[in-house]
Amino acid sequence: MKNSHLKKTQKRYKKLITKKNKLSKQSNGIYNRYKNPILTAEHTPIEWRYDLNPSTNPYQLERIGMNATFNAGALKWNNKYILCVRVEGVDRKSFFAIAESANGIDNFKFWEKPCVIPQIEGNPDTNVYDMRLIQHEDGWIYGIFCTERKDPNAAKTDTSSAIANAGIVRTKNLIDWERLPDLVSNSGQQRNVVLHPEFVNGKYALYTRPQDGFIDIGNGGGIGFGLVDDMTNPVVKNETIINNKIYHTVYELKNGLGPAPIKTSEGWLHLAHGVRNTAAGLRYVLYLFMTDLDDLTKVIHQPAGYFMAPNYKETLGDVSNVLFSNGWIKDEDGIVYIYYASSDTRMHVATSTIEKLVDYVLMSPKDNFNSQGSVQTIIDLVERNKCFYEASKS
Ligand code: M1P
Repeated sequence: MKNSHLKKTQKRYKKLITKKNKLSKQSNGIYNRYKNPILTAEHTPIEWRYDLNPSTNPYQLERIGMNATFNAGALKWNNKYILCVRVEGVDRKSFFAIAESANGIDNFKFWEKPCVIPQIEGNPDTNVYDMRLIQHEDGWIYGIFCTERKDPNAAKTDTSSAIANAGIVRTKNLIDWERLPDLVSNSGQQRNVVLHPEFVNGKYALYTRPQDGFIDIGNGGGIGFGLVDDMTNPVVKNETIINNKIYHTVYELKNGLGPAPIKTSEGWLHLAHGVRNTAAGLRYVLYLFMTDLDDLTKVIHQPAGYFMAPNYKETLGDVSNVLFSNGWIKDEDGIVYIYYASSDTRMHVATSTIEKLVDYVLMSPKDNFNSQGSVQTIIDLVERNKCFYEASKS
């Protein structure tokens, strides 16, 4: 047994989950990446994958393969950095599992078992993914996720059309989840639904991302906003688009919110993903914007372009050229941990501070929506820089 496959796997696993992470030296000053992914399929516990009983697994074969760990919701809870990870098995089914770390940048360890999400009677989820964890001021931790089911109206020969909607759970301990009814909205499909952490005029506020079909965006595809009286009867009222798709931007094709926004003295800071189409397929990047403290539907600052895009290593994976984030944590000391996934395959962390992110959003130039405008923005900066450049030469 000494050098058995299982022994070697266990040794490799221990080394992997206790590996220190290091800051990457390359930075634009706005945020820093870390060198290693924080969670991969290999980080999932060995007990989830191997039957450890020698009589039923004499060859020590992996019985349940894991494919990917990505798109995690995040929360600082009991002084721990908690991720609610989308784990995908080789059977293509996604499920949620909690992983925790003491410092937020390495040594993430999965809890003993994956989350058990109660089902809606008569309408079970086929697949669940991308949970946003929101500590709401009502005292509950909400988990809002995408629930996917086969489209009952699809033609018999169509075995892939689905309906996506927002599933809702709440918990006090991240172990016992209470399932609430799925979101009711006017749109055919919903993904990327996020709960605002505070009440708005005594109501729950939701960010939505309506679209006409599972793949077909139709008239939707932008970030919506609506109010709900009661989360146990989640009917969205007066859903309006607050941040639309715009031609020739990084959010030209789809525009969806990431995690719940962070409150700052200047406004609500939002992290979102924008999608555009290319000859190589869809490209997902992350961008930031800010909304008014008193009017959540009013975008008051939005820098041009993306905040983070996949670097070379991150472009590769199951669904290449994708950065996606549905979790970030603002610490008491102002450090912001941005948890993002690359190419639907693995989880990473990047760090910044609230001061830097607010400065980035307030002071970076806006999009002028054409090349001439971009050139003018550069020329304006060069002109303003002239006296500093001359001074540095003398
Ligand atoms: O494959 C990229 C992403 O595609 C979907 O996101 P969206 O609805 O914004 O297009 C989701 O399946 C997401 O999980 C995935 O990362």
